[in-house]
Amino acid sequence: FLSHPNQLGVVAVGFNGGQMKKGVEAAPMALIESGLLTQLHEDLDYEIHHDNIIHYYEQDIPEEDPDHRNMKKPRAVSAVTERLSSQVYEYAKEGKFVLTLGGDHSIAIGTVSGTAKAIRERLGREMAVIWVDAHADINLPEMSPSGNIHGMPMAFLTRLAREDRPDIFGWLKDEHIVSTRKLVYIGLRDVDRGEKKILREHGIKAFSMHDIDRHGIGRVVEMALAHIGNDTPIHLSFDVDALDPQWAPSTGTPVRGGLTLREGDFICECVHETGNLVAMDLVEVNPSLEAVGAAETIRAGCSLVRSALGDTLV
Ligand code: 4U7
Ligand code: MN
Ligand code: MN
Ligand code: MN
Repeated sequence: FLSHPNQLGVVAVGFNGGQMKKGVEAAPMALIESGLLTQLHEDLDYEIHHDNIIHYYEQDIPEEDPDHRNMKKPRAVSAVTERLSSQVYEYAKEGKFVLTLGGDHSIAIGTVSGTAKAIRERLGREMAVIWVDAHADINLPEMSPSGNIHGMPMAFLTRLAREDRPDIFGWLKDEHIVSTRKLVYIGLRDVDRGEKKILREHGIKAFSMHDIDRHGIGRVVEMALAHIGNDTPIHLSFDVDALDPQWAPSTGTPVRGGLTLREGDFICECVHETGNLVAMDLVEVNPSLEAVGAAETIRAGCSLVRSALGDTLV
């Protein structure tokens, strides 16, 4: 689905406003400084398109941003993701692979909407999303236990949550939206009550850690890809907290009982092998939390990205 499969558009998003902990905005810098883009260029032969800027979107973030429908910092997250959506769209419409380095997971409102729109325009097709995460991130604003928008992106992206105010996600149009039938989760183990109800009522495909324990990661990835179908462009949104804290301790909402790094890499490798991957997000790396484990978390993040971009073991 990519007209330029070896061309990589990179967006570095230093944004933390979808949750309350500082530090996640430093992840893109840390990932890039550890050599990620150089490796993608030198070892995997990608031509990198990057403005060499870590975007903090200061000029887009309003000073006054009171809660709205239980959402914290709604205008900031909306303005940043609106801008990010067009950055991603610009790369994707040229047929480049788009890699976005977050930032907290609220930024997926920008990335997924941008790719979905480009894929519709270029190919006249609906894209699928593989969401690898400990969490489902599909809370409706009113039902969210925290009010943090990084727990809501899939609700807005599927239109289960909707707002018409242009400054609070009203900019999301039909072309940005992803069907609940084209969404697959892998790695879930901390899903809120209301989210479980949504997954059930909308028949959303979800593979929890329980499913992985039962069937093994190989079978689970096979079932996830079978659900999507083998002729569908895929956006992979990878929250590093899908990994067990043993491999990724430096993240805002760690949950025990997660994927091994090897299982995470395996998911990425299999998605790469489909030949259908058009974009990837790597989010929720927070180098300032569990500072002792920051280097390890960054290494894990780099490994996931390399695997999704075609690094093979032999
Ligand atoms: B992440 C939570 F209540 N569900 O909504 C919420 F448990 O992007 C956590 O996956 C969300 O890290 C985690 O606040 C968002 C909570
Ligand atoms: Mn998560
Ligand atoms: Mn997440
Ligand atoms: Mn998290």
